[in-house]
Amino acid sequence: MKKIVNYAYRRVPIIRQKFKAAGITPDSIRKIEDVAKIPFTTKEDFAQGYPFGLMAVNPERVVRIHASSGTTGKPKVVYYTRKDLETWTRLMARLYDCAGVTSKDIVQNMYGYGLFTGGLGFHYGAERIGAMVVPAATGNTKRQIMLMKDFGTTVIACTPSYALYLCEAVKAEGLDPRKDLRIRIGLFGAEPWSEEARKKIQDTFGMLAIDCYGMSELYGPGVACECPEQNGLHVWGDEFYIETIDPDTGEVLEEGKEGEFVVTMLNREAMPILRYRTRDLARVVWEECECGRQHPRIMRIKGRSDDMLIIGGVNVFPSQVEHVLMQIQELAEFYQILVTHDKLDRLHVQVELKPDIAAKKDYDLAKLKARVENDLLSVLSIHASVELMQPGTLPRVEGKAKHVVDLRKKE
Ligand code: DLL
Repeated sequence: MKKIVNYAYRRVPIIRQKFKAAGITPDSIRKIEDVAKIPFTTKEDFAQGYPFGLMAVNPERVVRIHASSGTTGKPKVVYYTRKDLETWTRLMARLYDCAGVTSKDIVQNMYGYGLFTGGLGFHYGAERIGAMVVPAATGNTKRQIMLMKDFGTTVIACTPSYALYLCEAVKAEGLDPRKDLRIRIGLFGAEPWSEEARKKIQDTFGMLAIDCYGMSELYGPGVACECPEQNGLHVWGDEFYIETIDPDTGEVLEEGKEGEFVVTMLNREAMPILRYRTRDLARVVWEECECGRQHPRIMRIKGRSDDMLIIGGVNVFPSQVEHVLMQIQELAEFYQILVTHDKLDRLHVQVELKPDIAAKKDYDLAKLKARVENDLLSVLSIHASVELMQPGTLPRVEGKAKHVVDLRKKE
């Protein structure tokens, strides 16, 4: 910690200014409790430093950049030296190992290759453990399914929303996902997903669906992942020093309390990051896992503090809506949340029917709609109008799902 604090202070003017404003120097950080004095790094710092202002090394030493969407329309740009790529690859190899993937596996990587960190991150990690990598990237679902079948893919990596889409797409190709495919593990992340979604994916393919968490600012994927116990995500504590804070006051919370997840990267060369406010909400547990790993665990990330919708003063997380919908047998897993404002804020949920329900002539849809509205009301404490949609009418995605359309901002 002392080493990285010194390094960041000496090399990054934006960080030095923050220390000055807080009235501290690296010498003020003597014991672990002093970490709380270190100023946070925020998403806004990425906007201020765009594109290369957070670089701590001579640009000649940077061998790759990635980027993700930022708060101001400009992307957040992240940079890597050769050593950073090596560390990231090692963490990704650990992720595969933790999930139970070995050199015998055939890994079909359906994350986007490019500025997004998912594609190359999962690619190099799989090569490092010696698996056979199929760099399929996103798109062309029919071809993806053909490759899975012909190559005998045993591991898939993609967003959970794409995996949900694959559940129906594989069947539409006339295949039985359990008999005709050999997929045994799925590595899913880049967006929040529910236990119900996990169950659906696992049951359809007969695979273990593993939750993987990361973000571009922290290398990319490979910050944390589940083991087969599926009981929290192991954060690689030797690379990432983690805290949870009260998002309003910035106070460090005690163990086990849910708060904003804050991360310090202990070894980053091109872009040292101290106390990064991720905006993700997490709960940290330090007990040893059944699998024997002693790394701290975060319980599944339910959402971001800035994903929260405020509807007429009531806080609503999209994950709560998903949770309700996924428990209703008659509904498919495709939904969209629309928020409008017409004198009052209004919440509208569109959800597709399962094909067998939609095909039934005399099915009482009015009754089903009332039941969904009622279930939503009991969980959200506000009324949401529900629209039951025909199968295949809502948009399908290959990358991260956009479940919320907030039309209030445009009015
Ligand atoms: O999504 C990196 C990644 C790629 C992670 C592939 C996992 C798999 P960004 O595009 O920068 O990076 O988005 C990071 O996505 O702050 C979370 O809000 C969200 N997120 C990522 N993984 C999970 C997860 C990649 N497992 C942002 N559960 C993060 C919930 C997740 N949210």
